[in-house]
Amino acid sequence: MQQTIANDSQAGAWRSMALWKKILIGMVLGGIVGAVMGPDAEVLKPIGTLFINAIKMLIVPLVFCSLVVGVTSMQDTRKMGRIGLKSVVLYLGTTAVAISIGLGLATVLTPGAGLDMAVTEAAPAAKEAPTLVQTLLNMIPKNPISALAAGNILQIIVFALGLGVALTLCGEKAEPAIKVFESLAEAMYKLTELVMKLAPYGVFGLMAWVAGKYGMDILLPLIKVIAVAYIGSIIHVLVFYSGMVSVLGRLNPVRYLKGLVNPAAVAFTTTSSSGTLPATIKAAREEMGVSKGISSFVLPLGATINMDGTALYQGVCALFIAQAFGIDLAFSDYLLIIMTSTLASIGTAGVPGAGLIMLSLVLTTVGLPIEGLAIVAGIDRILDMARTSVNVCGDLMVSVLVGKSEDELDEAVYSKEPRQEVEQ
Ligand code: DAS
Repeated sequence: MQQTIANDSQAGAWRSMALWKKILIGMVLGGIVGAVMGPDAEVLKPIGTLFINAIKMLIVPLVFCSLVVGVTSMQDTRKMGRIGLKSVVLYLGTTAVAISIGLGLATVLTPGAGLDMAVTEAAPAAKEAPTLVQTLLNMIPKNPISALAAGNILQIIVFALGLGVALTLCGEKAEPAIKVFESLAEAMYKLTELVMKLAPYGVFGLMAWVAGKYGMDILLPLIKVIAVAYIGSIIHVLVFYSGMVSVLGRLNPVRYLKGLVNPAAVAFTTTSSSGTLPATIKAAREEMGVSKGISSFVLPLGATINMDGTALYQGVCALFIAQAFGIDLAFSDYLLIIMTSTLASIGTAGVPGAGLIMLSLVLTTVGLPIEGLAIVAGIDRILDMARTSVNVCGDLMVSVLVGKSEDELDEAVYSKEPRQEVEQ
């Protein structure tokens, strides 16, 4: 009898615990179990894969419906243009700061010094960057249904914006359609809430697999580049983003940091900004009080074109590789890295490992040996966890600033403590 009561009270304590605490516990336990089990922890990976598939299932319908509703709820297309401009300026500006932090730290801490790598054979042709014209043309879906089926987020955004504007211009005739999209958007938010209850278990499985896969023998030789990338990521979020929220938004930065725990933990373990999008939208609305209209427009856009963490990683790795191969960079090379990494980060998809592919573009543009990719590829998952978390924190920060500037941030919600997720 006593044992039953004890089990019930423990279960009750777990059920009533806030989601962000459960997720952190899942991460820590996963790391411990993975370190103990080693490569055998691979057996736990399916738990994480199940969670990743469940959140990926949400992305297309959630982004499409919430974006259409976001546009129709705005009514004023001039306002939408203003929001889009503010978002893009903030996204690109913070990306340039991120690269500068990465380059500055790698210059001071020299993670590649002493590695004495030699260039072996001619570098294979790296990925060609799409020109700006190609990128803009690729944004227009030739067939919106295939764009939805393929999950092409940028094309889905363009189609949803167009449809939202068209529905707004149709006036009363479009009311039934708008109501349908509003109901579907609410249903997708509710489904996101249900899927997020799996997060502690999914995060546990993913962390166990990663901790088991990457033993210290792989990490030690590259511990310096990992350390520089993580230190830069932490500075970018805790100092720069918090400073932006505090100075530009005149909001309490601690609330911003508390509100980003869930999406940052999901980003850290899934290494997919797009996959984290449902959790990011949920956090923006429920923890930070950002309106539906702003969150459903700014966040999908950010998950697609805003990759501060990736840009910072590219700055660190470009210098790490230059140092490892004993190549001195001129100031003009630094400027070239900043420009190339900013453009590359716009083209980086919000999926695992995308940043490594774009790093080849940066290396080639600056004339650094492409063999350097092989050095960092072995630890890419560890680096991707940090850069994806920064990407998501940057999206959230911009949604808070744009929401505040448009009077579409509920400060009563923002100033509250993180929501206590109580299971019914
Ligand atoms: N994993 C990518 C993301 O989802 C970032 C990257 O690979 O650089 O944001």
